Amino acid sequence: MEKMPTTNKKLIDWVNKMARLCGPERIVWIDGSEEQKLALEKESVANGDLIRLNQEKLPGCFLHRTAHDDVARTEHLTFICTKKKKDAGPNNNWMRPQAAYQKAKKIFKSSMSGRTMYVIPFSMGPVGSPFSKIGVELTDSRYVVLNMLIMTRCGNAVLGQLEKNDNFTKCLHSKAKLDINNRLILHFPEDNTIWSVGSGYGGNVLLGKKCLSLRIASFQAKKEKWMAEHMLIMGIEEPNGHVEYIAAAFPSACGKTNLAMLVPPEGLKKKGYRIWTLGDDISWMRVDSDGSLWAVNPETGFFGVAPGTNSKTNPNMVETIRKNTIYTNVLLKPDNTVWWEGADGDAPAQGIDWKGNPWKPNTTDSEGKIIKGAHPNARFTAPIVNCPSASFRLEQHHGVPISAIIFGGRREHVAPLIYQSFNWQHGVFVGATMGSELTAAQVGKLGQVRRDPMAMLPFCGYNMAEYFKHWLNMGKLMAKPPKIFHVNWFRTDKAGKFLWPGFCENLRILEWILDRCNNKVNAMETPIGYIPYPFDIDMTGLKLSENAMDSLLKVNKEEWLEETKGINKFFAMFKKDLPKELTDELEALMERLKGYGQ
Ligand code: OXD
Ligand code: MN
Repeated sequence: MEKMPTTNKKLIDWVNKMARLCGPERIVWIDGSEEQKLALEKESVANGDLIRLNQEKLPGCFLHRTAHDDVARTEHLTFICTKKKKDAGPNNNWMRPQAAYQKAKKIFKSSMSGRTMYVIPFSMGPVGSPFSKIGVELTDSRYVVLNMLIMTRCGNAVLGQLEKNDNFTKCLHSKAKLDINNRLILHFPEDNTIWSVGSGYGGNVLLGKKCLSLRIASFQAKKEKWMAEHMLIMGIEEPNGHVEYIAAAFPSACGKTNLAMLVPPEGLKKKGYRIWTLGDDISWMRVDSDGSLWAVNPETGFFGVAPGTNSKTNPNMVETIRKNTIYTNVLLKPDNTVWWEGADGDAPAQGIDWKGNPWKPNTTDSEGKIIKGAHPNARFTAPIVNCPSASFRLEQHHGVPISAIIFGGRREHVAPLIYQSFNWQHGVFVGATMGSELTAAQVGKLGQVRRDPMAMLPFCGYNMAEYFKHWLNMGKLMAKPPKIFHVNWFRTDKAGKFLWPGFCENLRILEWILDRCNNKVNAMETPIGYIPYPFDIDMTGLKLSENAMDSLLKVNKEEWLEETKGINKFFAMFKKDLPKELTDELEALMERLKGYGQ
């Protein structure tokens, strides 16, 4: 065995023990240096893990292809392993820790034979910040190492922290045989441990991301009285130069990444607005000594969905991914650049598709279905600092103060464009009941609502009824809690056409939100919360069809009464663990609706 670059006994013992289990040929410690990264890229290209892209057009960029059945997070193979089943809650798959370790050990046994085991010390959050948590990931995948180097702060600076502190999340990953029948993503929150085996897909294997920063961190956050949330963080610089920060949670496919880095529309640009991006996926928030909630993004990169990304939907991301980016499962063009459905420009006349096969537009498979060039969940991994709107406060140890929390979903009807909760407790109810209608891309009945509280259903590492209690308690710890809002960019007219243009125009709604936070405008009280007076939304340079704003802001009594039935059904899954405050809020909503004229 090589000499260990640390004196931390707990770390050394654990690395040795895991090496005995997995049987790698050698162990390499990731130091965070440019030389080591370049060497790993070179090796990955040599063994076919990565394809080096056109270095003139896409400097520092690579393409990776996953196994065909390893293209997304596998929720049915993801488990929370707590001693008591109840602690995982009805929202998680559960396994007894001993049984889970035994089952996974059989797959890990000698899985790294003939391979290198990389040791990646990483910090989620700025190194040394009181907000941050340290993890160490052991992996036999160079692709994982190169992605972790983009997504987290890793290397010797983190090892330095571990000279003073024994507290780190033990993360073990092996590709093993990339076999879906021998794939497990296991979380042991009581042991501060994550074991992932049999997959090479980002969400399953970049263990700092969903596994540590949401599932394990949410469990720790409850104990330590802070919040680990599935939220973007952005700053909005007002015309007077003052920057206000917001955090927002949306289920997938609702435009979270696009919102995090929007470019102000022409009409508002004149006013001098500017957006500062801190993160597009995860927010860790703590109450600071001023009684406000402060947030950091624990990550340093974006792991975003490529299809649909273009200069109209997200011009800043198009800039971000021009260099030092790893593309996964996109189409390779003959000039060694990349393409995906919904990219700028026309489809190329030919290319190599995400499976590595020759591809031409509009070719069909044996069932007559169009073969896509890129997988619908094709991704890019890119450093936040590449983003033209990257915030200058990314490294600040205390983060940024949050003025507003925004929840959102995809609803054709029911939810208006924007409403504000009455107070923190009501805001928790709004977040706990948010949901999206299923689209054609998902399995299930079209239009059926899938509840996804705070967009955390797949990521909350413990019983969600306890998570709701935690949210309620956090409100009590803050002298100045953020105001809570709900948005819906997806409301449609009778013909099924979107009433609101979305994308950069969403800034108009953020402007109203900040005006509410700063007590600059009044609002109309409705049974569901406060909604804007239409004249308080700045529509300079944007013309909607007639009556569209009225339809966008309408609160329909019948639809909402129906909604309360769905909420009731959803709440039932938590049985008597559901905090009484939430049933009280539901009853109060029903009462207010009953007395509401149309
Ligand atoms: C993600 C997700 O990849 O939420 O960020 O699934
Ligand atoms: Mn996410």
